[in-house]
Amino acid sequence: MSNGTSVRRDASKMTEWDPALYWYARAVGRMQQRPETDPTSWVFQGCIHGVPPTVTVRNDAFNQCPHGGWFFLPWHRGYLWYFERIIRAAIREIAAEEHITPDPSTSWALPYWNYALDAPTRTRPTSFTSRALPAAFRSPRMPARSGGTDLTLDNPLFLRDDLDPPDEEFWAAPYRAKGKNSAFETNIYRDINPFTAMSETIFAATKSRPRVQPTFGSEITYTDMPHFQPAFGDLENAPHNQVHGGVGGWMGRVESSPRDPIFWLHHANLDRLWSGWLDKGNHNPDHTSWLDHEFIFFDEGGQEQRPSCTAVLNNAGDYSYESLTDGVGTRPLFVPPPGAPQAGRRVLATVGNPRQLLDVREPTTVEPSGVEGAMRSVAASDEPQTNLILTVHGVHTNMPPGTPFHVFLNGPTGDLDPEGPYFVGWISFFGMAGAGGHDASYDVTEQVQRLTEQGLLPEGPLTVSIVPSIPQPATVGPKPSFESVSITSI
Ligand SMILES: [Cu+2]
Repeated sequence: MSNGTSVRRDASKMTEWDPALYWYARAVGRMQQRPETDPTSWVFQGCIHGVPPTVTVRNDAFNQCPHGGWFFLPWHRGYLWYFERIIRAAIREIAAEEHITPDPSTSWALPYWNYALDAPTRTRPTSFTSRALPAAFRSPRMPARSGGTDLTLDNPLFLRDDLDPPDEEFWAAPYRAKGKNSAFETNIYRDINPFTAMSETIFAATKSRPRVQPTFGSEITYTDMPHFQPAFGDLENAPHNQVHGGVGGWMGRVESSPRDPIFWLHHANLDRLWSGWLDKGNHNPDHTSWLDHEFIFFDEGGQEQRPSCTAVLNNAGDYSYESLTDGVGTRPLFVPPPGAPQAGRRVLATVGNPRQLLDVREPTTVEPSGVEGAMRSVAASDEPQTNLILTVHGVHTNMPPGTPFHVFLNGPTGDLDPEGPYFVGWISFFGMAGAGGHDASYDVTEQVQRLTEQGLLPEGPLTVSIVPSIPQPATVGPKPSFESVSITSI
């Protein structure tokens, strides 16, 4: 059944128990009561994305979510669309049982979490209202009736927030990182600012390693749907990965993220940003290997469906968004540099020790030596013949740290402000827990030129710093590490 008039609204603008959030909570509770073998159950739907080790049900449709490839956006669009139908049907079921008229399901649509709605300004640098989880996700109790003020029901949107547990207890129960249930930001603005992604003009580029070609929606993977590879498009880099990491706990892992009810509002926002990007005149791929690819989902009747990517694109005609222009980001003080072609690489410097421990609370700084000459020659030319690529090698973690990590290319000033001129980019740990180390690469050519022009990179040792976005309490949990940092000219 299409619902041509449904409007997905902005949860950041809603009152705590707006009917859209109230009925979402009730329907999530209903899904959670269903057996794991039921395709419309909370656990089964989550497993379509990824399967936690504690779940014993198996299905061919499980573990599908593609990250780091050009199916990231359409797959999640289809995933959300069927989920929205399952929620709507559950609302209809509850309303019928409780004799509620008119049927609230007919006007219900999945809300989106517009974390970038409140952009900081020079006079209001720390506004973070929209960056806190919407209040309905932070309250342990909820009203029994829509519009009610009693708090008599357990709230299915609530997860405890806690320190990361020891490894072996990670799967014991869903949680968010410590402090996320306070009315405080889950991320700093820089981490969730969609400006860079929204400024891109191509959806997907052909494979390149290191991936320095900037795109909106990651690289062309032909008919492959990689479950996970760290070749992120800009939207996946920020805000997608950063919000997963910023909420932390089960949201920080591919196997468990859909089990936090905020997951679906996060992805609704990414889907909205995609619609907004197209609305600006950008285009989706037109390759048949993209358009004809089939995904597997389940509808509200528990029936398996295999829509093509084209069919999923058309699903967007069934709903609209309250706004395609709110919270699309603001130009950072310094826009991260664009990509560069890859050819004849020359390693200028490598520093670091295998499995160097990166302290979650403190910045870690290394000093690559022997690169100053190359930097001066890049900086001295308008059209540099070489590009400088900074790579953090062998990034690894046992469990997701509840915060993104920033990389800085710094002079002697020690300035680690992510809004400042030395910010290079992010290290993402989403999907990385327990996996082999991956490399994070950044083209710093333009940045070196700009810093030099502005006199911000005086002579002296160069440092590369890796810094947690939000300081974390010491815990026994996450042990993020990297092996080395290199600077290469290509
Ligand atoms: Cu996600």
